[in-house]
Amino acid sequence: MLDKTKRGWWQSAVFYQIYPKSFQDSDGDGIGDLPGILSRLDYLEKLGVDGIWLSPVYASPQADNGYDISDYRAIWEPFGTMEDMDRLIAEAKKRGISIIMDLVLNHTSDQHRWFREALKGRDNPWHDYYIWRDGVPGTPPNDMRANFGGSAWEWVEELGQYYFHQFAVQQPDLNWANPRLRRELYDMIRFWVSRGVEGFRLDVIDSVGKEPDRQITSRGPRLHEYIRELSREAFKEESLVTVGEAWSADVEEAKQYSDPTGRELSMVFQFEHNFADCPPGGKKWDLAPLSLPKLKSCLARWQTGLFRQGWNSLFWDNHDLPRIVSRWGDEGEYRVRSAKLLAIALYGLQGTPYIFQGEELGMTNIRLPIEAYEDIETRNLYAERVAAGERPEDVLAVIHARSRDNARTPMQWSEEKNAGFTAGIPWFPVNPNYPEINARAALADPDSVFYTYQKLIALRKRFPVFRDGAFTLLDPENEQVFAYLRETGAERLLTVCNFSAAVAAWEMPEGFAGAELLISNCGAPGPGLRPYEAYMLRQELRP
Ligand code: TEU
Repeated sequence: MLDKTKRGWWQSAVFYQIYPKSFQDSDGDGIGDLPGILSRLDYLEKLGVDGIWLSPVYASPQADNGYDISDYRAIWEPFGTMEDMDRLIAEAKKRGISIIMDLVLNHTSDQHRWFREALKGRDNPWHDYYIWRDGVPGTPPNDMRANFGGSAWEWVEELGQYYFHQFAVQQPDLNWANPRLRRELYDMIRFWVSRGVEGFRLDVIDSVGKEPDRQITSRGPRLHEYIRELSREAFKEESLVTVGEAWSADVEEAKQYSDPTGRELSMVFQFEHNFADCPPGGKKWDLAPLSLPKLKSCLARWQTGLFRQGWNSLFWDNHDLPRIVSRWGDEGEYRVRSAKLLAIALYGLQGTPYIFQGEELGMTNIRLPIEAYEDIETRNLYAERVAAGERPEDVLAVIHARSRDNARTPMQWSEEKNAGFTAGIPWFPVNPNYPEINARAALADPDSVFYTYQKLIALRKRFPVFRDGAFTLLDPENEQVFAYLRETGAERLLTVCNFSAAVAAWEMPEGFAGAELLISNCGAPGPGLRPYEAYMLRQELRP
């Protein structure tokens, strides 16, 4: 077990993200819940993770699956009770697993008491908790668009004002310029710390300094001032781990966020590598084949940029992204091998890894008819694009590749009905491949993806080179192979991965003959590389 009393413990840790709605149902209502998570702690302990990032479990009308919070100090009823939450925190802690809660501080639900009060009048004490502009119907203050489609401004007839929402209409943005609001948020965070929560993931934290009049959403002028205040006032314990979600962060900014002095956050989630399969300048919905050189140069820039000046997070998957094995691996013949390759490729890097539920099983994307999608972003995108004249089948193809719902199908526990997720009717379809891909089968097979993750987690704890080693990218232009070195004065680590379904030529860098094979997905390394072959070699250096 890691000693979690000191700042920096999270540099040796691996976290596991749970999307509670889809993890494990315990009462047959078809919705995952806290007692369900409790019943799977042994599984997570076996995997070897040090913490759980729990996507929101607060009271919510679920317009955006809990990222629309109506009460920060209550649990959504179908998930369970506050007693269930306390029990989960305590039982996880016994197994060396910290609970990291998701904090949505940029917006609330329109059903939150603050917003309902705010609607009562301009003089209401809560009115200024949100962002309002006077106007007339039909002419919003400017043409800003919401992330989930439509205008970012919503008209409220009774007030003669518009409110600002960066996401859905049901997610009004909070006004961080109001100090009373900020104080209230810090108090709420202290409430959770006092219950034993050991860290937080901060939803779209790069947006809290927004200035809608100047059309600035992320990276506003007061952003870092706010984050420092938040850190000072709410994250008092040095041992708390904090990870900010920041789609807008580049390397320079990430240094500020994750400055080793700890005045802001432990680390950020940045998404630059996530665009390695988009056309230049493209967005999430613009499809292109993966460019391995682009992916490698991006990862390398972050590895060297933050070395000793900040801290990286490492992830391929989360609840907003498609499944990585479907995306950059192979869903067919090489599913298992390529899922292991993806793990090996990422876990040799410097930073803190996050596993998204089911990634350790090599779970894949799902392809559904449009009516079956639940995600508000996916549904709105479809409606907007089809209305704009795109062919429905083209929009659906993009959704199949990139929809967030790919990640949100129920966890596949066994070959039993509904993959063992629920005894009732699942809130969202189970991927039909569950008889083959499930945790029970993975646990019974010593060659499964699960045990590759388990081994990588253990290796990261055993050898300091994983945490401390300096990074060097090898052969940057190679379109098939991702290979890199990590070095400290005492150890060298070589990671080699063939990201293609074809054989690849590869010459071992000098000095690695006789090195220790730490892990591989196809046995001992030969002269070239087999399809999706990946391995790590380690060498001790003589003083
Ligand atoms: O996501 C932030 C965000 O910017 C997403 O909208 C992202 O652009 C999109 O999912 C990509 O498809 C966070 C949460 O992770 C997400 O689940 C929430 O919907 C969103 O904030 C609003 O709270």
